[in-house]
Amino acid sequence: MKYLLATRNKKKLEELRRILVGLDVDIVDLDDVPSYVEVPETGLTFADNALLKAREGVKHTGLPTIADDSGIAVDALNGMPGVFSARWAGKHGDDRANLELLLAQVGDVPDEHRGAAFVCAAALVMPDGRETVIHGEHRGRLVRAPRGTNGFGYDPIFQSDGEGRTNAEMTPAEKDAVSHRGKAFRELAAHLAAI
Ligand code: ITT
Ligand code: NA
Repeated sequence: MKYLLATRNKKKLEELRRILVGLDVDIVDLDDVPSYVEVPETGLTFADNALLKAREGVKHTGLPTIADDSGIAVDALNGMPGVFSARWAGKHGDDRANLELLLAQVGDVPDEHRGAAFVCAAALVMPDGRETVIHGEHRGRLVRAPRGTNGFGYDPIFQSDGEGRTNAEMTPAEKDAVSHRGKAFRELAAHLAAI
């Protein structure tokens, strides 16, 4: 079956394709849908935004549509940047500026207060109106300086609990095995296989 993945983030697309590999699904993204006009992500939760994106995809293409909304929630900042993660420093998708601002805001707080979680909401909207949202979470902490070049976004400053490397120092497969997106999309894959 053909699905639309309602994203313009190629790094995310790469991860999703990797995680959904093995399923009998043909995935196109928004670059294959010229008529698509991006919806403002006005939701207050990851689930709301994932549903906004997935519903818009169905509206424009009639295809069953999957969308991911995700971000990082930092304990010392009361859960921020959360749904604002992609544009925390002002410009959408400026990963370097976003992570540098976040590190500056967290400052020198001690290790035991540097906890953070990556959060993902994966939405599936079917043309007949059925909707599913699945959450995934990945707990860890913020390091003090960026390390590594794999992944994207805040990966260079995030370390899993009990792990000595940042996400950006792990291989793609190692990240998928523990990541918020890996967890949510493996569960979604099981759901897709059953419908
Ligand atoms: P689409 O809306 O087109 O899917 P986007 O990049 O705008 O792409 P989001 O609104 O969901 O996606 O924002 C996600 C942001 O959260 C992303 O830009 C990163 O800053 C951060 N993020 C999400 N998942 C991440 C991951 O696995 N590793 C590091 N940072 C991540
Ligand atoms: Na978002």
